[in-house]
Amino acid sequence: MVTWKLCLLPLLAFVLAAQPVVDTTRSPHAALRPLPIRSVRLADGFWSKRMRVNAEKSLPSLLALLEQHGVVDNFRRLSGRKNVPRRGPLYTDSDLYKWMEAAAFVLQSEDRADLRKALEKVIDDVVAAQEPDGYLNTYYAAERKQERHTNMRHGHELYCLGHLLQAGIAYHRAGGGRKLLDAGIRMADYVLERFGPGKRPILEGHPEIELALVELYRTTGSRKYLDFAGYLLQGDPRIELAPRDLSYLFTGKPFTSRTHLEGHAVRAMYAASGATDYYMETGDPAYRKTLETLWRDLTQTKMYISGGVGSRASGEAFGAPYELPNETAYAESCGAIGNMIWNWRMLLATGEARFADLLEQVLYNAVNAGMSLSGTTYCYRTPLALRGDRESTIRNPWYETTCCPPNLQRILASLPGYFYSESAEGLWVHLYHSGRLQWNDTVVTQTTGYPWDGDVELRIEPPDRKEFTLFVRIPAWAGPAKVEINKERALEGAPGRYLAIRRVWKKGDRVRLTFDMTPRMMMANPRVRENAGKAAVMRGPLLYCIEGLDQQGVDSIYDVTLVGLNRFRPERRADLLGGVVVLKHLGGMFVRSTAADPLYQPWIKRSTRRAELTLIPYYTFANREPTAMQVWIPVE
Ligand code: FUB
Ligand code: ZN
Repeated sequence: MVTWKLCLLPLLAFVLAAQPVVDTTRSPHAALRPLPIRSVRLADGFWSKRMRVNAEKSLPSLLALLEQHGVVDNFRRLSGRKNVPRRGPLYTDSDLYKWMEAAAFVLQSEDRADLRKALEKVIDDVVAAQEPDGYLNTYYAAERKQERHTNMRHGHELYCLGHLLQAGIAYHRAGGGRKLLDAGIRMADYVLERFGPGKRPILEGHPEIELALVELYRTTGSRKYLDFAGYLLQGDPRIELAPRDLSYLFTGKPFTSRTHLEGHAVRAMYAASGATDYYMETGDPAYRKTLETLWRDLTQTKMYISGGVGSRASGEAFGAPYELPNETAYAESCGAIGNMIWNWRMLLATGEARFADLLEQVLYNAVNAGMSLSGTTYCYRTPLALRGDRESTIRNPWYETTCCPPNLQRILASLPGYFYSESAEGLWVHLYHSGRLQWNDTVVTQTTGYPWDGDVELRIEPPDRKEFTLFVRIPAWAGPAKVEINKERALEGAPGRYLAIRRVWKKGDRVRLTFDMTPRMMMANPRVRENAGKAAVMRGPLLYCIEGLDQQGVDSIYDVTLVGLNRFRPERRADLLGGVVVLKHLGGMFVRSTAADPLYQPWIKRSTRRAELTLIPYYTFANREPTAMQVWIPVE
């Protein structure tokens, strides 16, 4: 009997491992079901390089820093394994949990014995700190036990729990067992037993836990977690908050009464993500309507072209509509991540390409910029212009609030899970990268140099003939795309849509997509005052910028201009910034009227001379010595 059970264990572990980032398999109001992370193997290319650095450099170096800053010791002191004071801000537990989730995602793709061992050790330290009643939070323990649930606005107790649950679910799905997941469930049950309708009121303060609770519902089937997510999203009327708090925290008032994005950007993005999860389970039309309203507010008035969100440093908050300053942009990496994971959920809920387009935009640009090419330093802020003075370091290995580094790590580690999904009709291709997908009994092989070039080939290999629809995303930026099936049938894919190709597929069928990669000059709405008279340049999904270092004979990048429309020459540079395509442009440079150009002078028409400019992908900015950078460049 025992032997029989033992034989099944590896199989069980594999089945558990066959799980996606967000499991909408049984969600009644989701249009799409994501595919397991493990089913996608990215071949050599743009993202696999970043993912390797993430697994081999970023995760180990950040764990060392979490150790060095006492974040793991905060748990060990509670179990008596270390006699040290608690260190760090009240939310440091969540930073470790995010690291753990990232490690678990890596393990969903591949087994790395060293990483598994490190994760198991941390899990052991975390779980040993849990109190018998289930309470687990290192800040509100020991000498601060009396402060539990007293700081609902800023206490982050439920925020930390959300990240604990997500880490536990991810490791469970990696075949790592239930130890961490059960610890999360014990703490969740501790909360649910004491708080909620008919019990004591509670406020989450920092949205995050809703996402985790809905995923916990999907994992356990226990409806109480979904209901509690709904309770938190709608706010408890017994808790009175000042209007300022209601706006800033983006929680506490009914989510479905929201009309615009405001306050702390990360909180707002996480709340919207959790609300989308909630919608996929309940189908509540009020949620759908609010989500659409907020999405329009974001994309029409409050988002940077990089996909970054939250323009104000003060309160890490959204600004007024069109308030999108470049140099002082806050655009926290976590905000970009929030934007990405929200759009992923909107895509799953609806199957609409506009959400995949935005997911791609924020992933390749704002999110991607967040981690250095070396994988060991991170941006907290991702501005769209930098003065580049020697003292300013926009990328650092560690922050006192180190929320962004492990957040970036968990996105990179889970990336294969975002490429495809399925529906009753067939297979959906959202993102492009060489690699192999095992979709049930069918293998799909993608071959492409994307995002550097726009040709993609999909080879479809069912074991036998199989009828299904292949939905391929035609990015909005690409314009009408050429789609060829087996070099016989040519179709035109409409931009910003999925092209649905229904047929009986047979082994070796090939679909070729050709996206127009001509660089595009983009303009902002004139109400974005900082960008008046300026253009940003994009090629494919990538946003470009200029850095001082690359411009020959240019004193200041603020003196340069773009000349003529769309005249950019792509040039492959294997030697630069890990291998990129730069854009060459014969632009202009203001000629100074006198040696010392005055600050103000009577109006003149400035003369310019020609200057060859080199633009680099935005995500690579500040990866060399300090230098000035800007995305939006004046147009002559
Ligand atoms: O509050 C904890 C983290 O710090 C948030 O998620 C970030 O936005 C930053 O405020
Ligand atoms: Zn952050």
